[in-house]
Amino acid sequence: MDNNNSFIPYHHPEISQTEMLKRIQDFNAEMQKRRSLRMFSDRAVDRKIIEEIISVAGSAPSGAHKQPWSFCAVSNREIKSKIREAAEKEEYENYHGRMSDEWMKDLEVFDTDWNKSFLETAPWLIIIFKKAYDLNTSEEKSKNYYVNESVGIATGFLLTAIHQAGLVSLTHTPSPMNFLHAILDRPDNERAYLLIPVGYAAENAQVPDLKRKPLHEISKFY
Ligand code: IYR
Repeated sequence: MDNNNSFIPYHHPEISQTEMLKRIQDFNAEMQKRRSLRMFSDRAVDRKIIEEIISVAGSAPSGAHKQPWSFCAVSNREIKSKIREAAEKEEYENYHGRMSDEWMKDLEVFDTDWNKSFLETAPWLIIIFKKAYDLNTSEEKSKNYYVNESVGIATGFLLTAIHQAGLVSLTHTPSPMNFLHAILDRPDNERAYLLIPVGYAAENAQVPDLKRKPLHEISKFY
């Protein structure tokens, strides 16, 4: 390479394909157990655990390594209740005319409504913001690339880390979500992307009996 950028060696420990298969089968079995939960316990979760989870999300690849994301972790009761109130205001409209009949029908299996009590029950809300562009210290704009893709990948890492930590989550998208920008006082370049309650499942929590598409339906090998 004849540019002046610095490169460092990359070492990845090699494992046998027997070991590889065992590891990925174990990991798959674990991930198949992950579910979106709407019934949370109010049991506290240590901040240190949330920090580690966010650190995993921050290890995601991103367009031109711009890392165009912010993860806001909220445990403060007053802020959670403000978020619940604003989310329910939007969701009330969604469930009373803003969502199409087809959409409402598709949601029947989840038995959801405008009530979002989990926004106060869950010990943590992680709100992911995408950075449409970057702002440097003198408020000058610079471009970010593939922002939706990058933040989507980081969110996948986050959900995986939450499950790996033994906690549960919900990918929640109150719509529109701009109230989060105001409540959390975020800078101009950020847009709310997803709201993820995190915590323990409530005792006797239930989830809809959903089936995942089998491998042959989601893949094609050439
Ligand atoms: N945002 C609403 C509706 C909703 C939409 C989809 I797509 C879901 O997968 C689930 C719910 C709500 O949170 O209730």
